[in-house]
Amino acid sequence: MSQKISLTRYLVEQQRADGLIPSQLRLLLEVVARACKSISQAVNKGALGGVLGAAESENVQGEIQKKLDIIANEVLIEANEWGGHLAAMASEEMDSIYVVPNRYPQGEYLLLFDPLDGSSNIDVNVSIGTIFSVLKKPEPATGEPQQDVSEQDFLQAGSQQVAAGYCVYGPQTTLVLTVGNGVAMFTLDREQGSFVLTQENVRIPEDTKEFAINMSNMRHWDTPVKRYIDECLEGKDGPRGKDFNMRWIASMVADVHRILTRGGVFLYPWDKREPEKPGKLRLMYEANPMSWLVEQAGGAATNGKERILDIPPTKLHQRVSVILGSKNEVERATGYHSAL
Ligand code: P6P
Repeated sequence: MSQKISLTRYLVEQQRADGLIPSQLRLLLEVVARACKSISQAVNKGALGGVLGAAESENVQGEIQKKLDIIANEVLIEANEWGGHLAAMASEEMDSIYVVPNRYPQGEYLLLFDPLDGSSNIDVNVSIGTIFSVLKKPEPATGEPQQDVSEQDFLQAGSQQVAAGYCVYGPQTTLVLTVGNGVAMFTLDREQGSFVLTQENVRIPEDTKEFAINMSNMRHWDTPVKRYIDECLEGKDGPRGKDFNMRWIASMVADVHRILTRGGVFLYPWDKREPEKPGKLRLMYEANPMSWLVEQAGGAATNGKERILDIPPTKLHQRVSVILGSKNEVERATGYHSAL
């Protein structure tokens, strides 16, 4: 039986191999992994833990929060606030950033997260997950004094991430991570209570026969998306010359995990229900981390017009259209937009 490689050993070996992971970042990622383990235990309790159902509150998006949304957010905040590796945190569940109080050691990283993505699936026992992204706190201009962290410090393009990942709470609890040297997957060994490396150098096939989109929104889509999906639905008798399968779990973490595991294309495009919004998904703590993971695995990720990781953010909770997954499918779907 080959020796089990823990998350810590993997990160130390990455640190040694290419210096990609300064110790502070390694320790931060280990704290996030421990928080995900705690969230997994709360999720697994379900009704037995009294954690199902809605809380009596709304988040910054105006969405009714689930009890587990709040629990997951609190776990991540508490785990990280005294870790000493962070300067501040931003969460889908919080209006403004959380600056680590001065009484705690301040670090040089910024952590952004969607503490529990796919909340609509919590009460029906379908996979959900935590998505996280790590940025470096910007250095002050030469000669300038260190300023307090502000929301502006978080507004960095996805290409500036130093780590990104998610933890999917499904039949297995699996942590998926990149620090810029490919994608690795770690499965939680509940007997040992540790994440064990189960796959590295994850690769997404460049072609696929599987698309993921919420088909109930079809009448609201823009022409290019409708053309792309119609052609998939025409199957082998149409211009694609092959039949397609469809999946939609309504948990981005679960849909992206499937794509990282066997390929596919995921679309959450702009639609005319809320024309002033570019899309439903959030750029900073959903699209950016997922897009970096997908690119690191040989896939592609655009908003229909440009690479998601190049989008310069203007607001912490801004939304974006997302097309990501198998490279050739993303390029085709994106190409239809530019053909407009
Ligand atoms: P819809 C979950 O709420 C989420 O943010 C993503 O995880 C998921 O892909 C999408 O929204 C599902 O949206 O409109 O199909 O419920």
